[in-house]
Amino acid sequence: MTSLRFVFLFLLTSFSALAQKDYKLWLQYSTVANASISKEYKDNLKGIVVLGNSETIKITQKELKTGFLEMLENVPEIKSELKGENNLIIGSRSNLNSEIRKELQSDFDKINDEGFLIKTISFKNKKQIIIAGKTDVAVLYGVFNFLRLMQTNKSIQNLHVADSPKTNIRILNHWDNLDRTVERGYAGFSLWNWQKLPDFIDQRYIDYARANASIGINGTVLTNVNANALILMPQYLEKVEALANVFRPYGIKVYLTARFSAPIEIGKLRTADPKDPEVINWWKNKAAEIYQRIPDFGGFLVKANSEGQPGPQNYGRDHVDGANMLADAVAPFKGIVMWRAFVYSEHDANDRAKQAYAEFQPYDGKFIENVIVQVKNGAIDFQPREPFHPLFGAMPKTPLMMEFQITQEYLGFSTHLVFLPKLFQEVLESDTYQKGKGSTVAKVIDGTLYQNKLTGIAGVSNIGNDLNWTGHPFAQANWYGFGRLAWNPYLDSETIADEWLRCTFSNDEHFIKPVKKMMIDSREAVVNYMTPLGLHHIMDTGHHYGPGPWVSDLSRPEWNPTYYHKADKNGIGFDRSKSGTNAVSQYAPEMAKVFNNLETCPEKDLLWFHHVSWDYKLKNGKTLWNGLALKYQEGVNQVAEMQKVWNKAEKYVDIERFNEVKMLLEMQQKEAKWWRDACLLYFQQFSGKELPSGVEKPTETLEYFKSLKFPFAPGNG
Ligand code: BDP
Repeated sequence: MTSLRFVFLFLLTSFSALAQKDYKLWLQYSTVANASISKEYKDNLKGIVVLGNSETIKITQKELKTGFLEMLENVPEIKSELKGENNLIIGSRSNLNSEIRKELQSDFDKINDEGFLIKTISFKNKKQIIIAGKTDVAVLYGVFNFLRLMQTNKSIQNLHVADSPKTNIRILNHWDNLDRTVERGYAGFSLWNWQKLPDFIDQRYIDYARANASIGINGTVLTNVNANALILMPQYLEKVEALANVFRPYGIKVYLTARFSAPIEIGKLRTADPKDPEVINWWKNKAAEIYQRIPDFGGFLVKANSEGQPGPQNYGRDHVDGANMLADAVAPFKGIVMWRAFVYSEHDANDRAKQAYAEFQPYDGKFIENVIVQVKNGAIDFQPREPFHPLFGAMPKTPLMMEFQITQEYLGFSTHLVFLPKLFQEVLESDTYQKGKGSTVAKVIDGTLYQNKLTGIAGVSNIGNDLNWTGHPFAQANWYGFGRLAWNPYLDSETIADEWLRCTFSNDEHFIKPVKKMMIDSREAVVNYMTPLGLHHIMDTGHHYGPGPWVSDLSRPEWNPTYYHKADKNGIGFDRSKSGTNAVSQYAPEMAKVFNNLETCPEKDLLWFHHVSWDYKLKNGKTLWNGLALKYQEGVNQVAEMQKVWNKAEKYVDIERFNEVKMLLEMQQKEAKWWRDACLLYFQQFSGKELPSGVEKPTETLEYFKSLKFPFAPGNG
């Protein structure tokens, strides 16, 4: 009996230890295995001097204690004033002693209010390491960065880091509904337990804030862009306030989505016309009410006149009228409005890819200064690959913020391992040529191209209440990578993968090298087995899970995959060249020219811009049909390769996460084949050609693939 109890207890503790690994994200703080690095840290850090006593500074202290204890198995003495040498000094500028402050003046000049310094200094001939910033939150960022040095086993000899975020608003967009379902969410239900708030503060809220702060995220939109006006009622605002109080010491501001018709729905007004004085007044009062509760409330995110959402156009007004009216309401409190440019209309026969630009570009310069227009990375909708959105660079007088999708709506949900920073980087590096060569999307976003003051990057969250937060252990890397790129849009995705792997799993080079390559290659793999050569939006209807290139019976033409691939006996692809819809003309002349010409159009975007004959010769000499089929096969092969890499990683990873990823990769392999077979069988009806050698025969018929239905696919409302 005793031994049984022992076994049970053992299982219980080992289960929770393992389970925690998944939960701990990239903040694992494992013991530093490298003995000389460990010694270096211990020798150089005999004491910790913590200056200041705000909630934020208390968090830095707690974080350092945990970090030291878990990574070095030893917490240096915590002191409230500087004594002796080899101390780690933590504090914001105003709390530093005046001599140190003076000495660091030129460093402080290099950083902004959220930036931090990590520096080895010699003060009165004594060596110290200092982590400082102009604000306490900046110090917290510095501490997390310092702990990351430890996690990734970096030497701390002669540190001299001065790092500031390049964008102001680094924000997650939660598409979370008040009933806790998450639109396009594949990691369980919403974290926000509205029923138990405000009295019950789930530890997860704190852990969420901590994880975000560790990567520099400073804002969160709690609610779905398809908004519910109830969130603006006192009964809910009280709950929002409770969350804001939890997030504040971590430097995270809370934002809400504003349903444009709220004045009618909860305000009992007859209209929501943005020019109506009563409506204007209603929003002003609502803003004042919110700010009374939450003085640092960030502002509103708005989806208006898009996919059936109400908006100013319902009253014969335009996006500028709507955005400016709301922005006026929050302006006295320093709030902002993020107005989305994701618009397209079933009444517009125009190519959907052209509609957002056509509608928004003429508004350039018309929004007031606390409005920022939020633009998706591509002109359609978060596809595995899209050319950059033509609005980037095309509105010099309007701040534009990036909207990336971290949740994998069109990329295999939380089943497929796809490292998204690679995709994000591709977009950020794209040259818009709008102000000559070198006018990259990153420069539009960080405001350096047109000197915008308000800048930002939003990511549609992939977080839910699954134990591991994101459904797939590797989807944690997409949250992490999003945060890192929001901080610095010029970071390389390989650097991000490297950091994340070391912080999440292991510093062992035998593990890092192959697994990092697997992550980097995973993005092209998904493009290959889903939508190679510029194909897009051929996912099955509604839920977007799995292939559905045959779907053609939906009421709105641009909801049908056939609208996007336009396969026929002559060829495949959407002609957006000058002889087609002329979407190319929305780009700067240099890019328009490149995209317009079949010869110069990058092959990765070929079928996005051109309808190409099945016999067209690709750069590798293969016909389009053969090339397309081989790309699908390549995607499948790449997943097989990922499986091989992962199987060899077993000895470096805890068994629980190892098995999770292994099972998920098996599913991904099956689904990659499903994509290949379903798409090739379908397109073959038009090409009338045999599969080239090297492409495996499909295992099922087209009818079988068409018959698959997923009535309860997650994330679909
Ligand atoms: C699409 C999603 C839909 C969102 C919409 C949006 O399918 O659920 O509401 O975008 O961004 O990607 O507004």
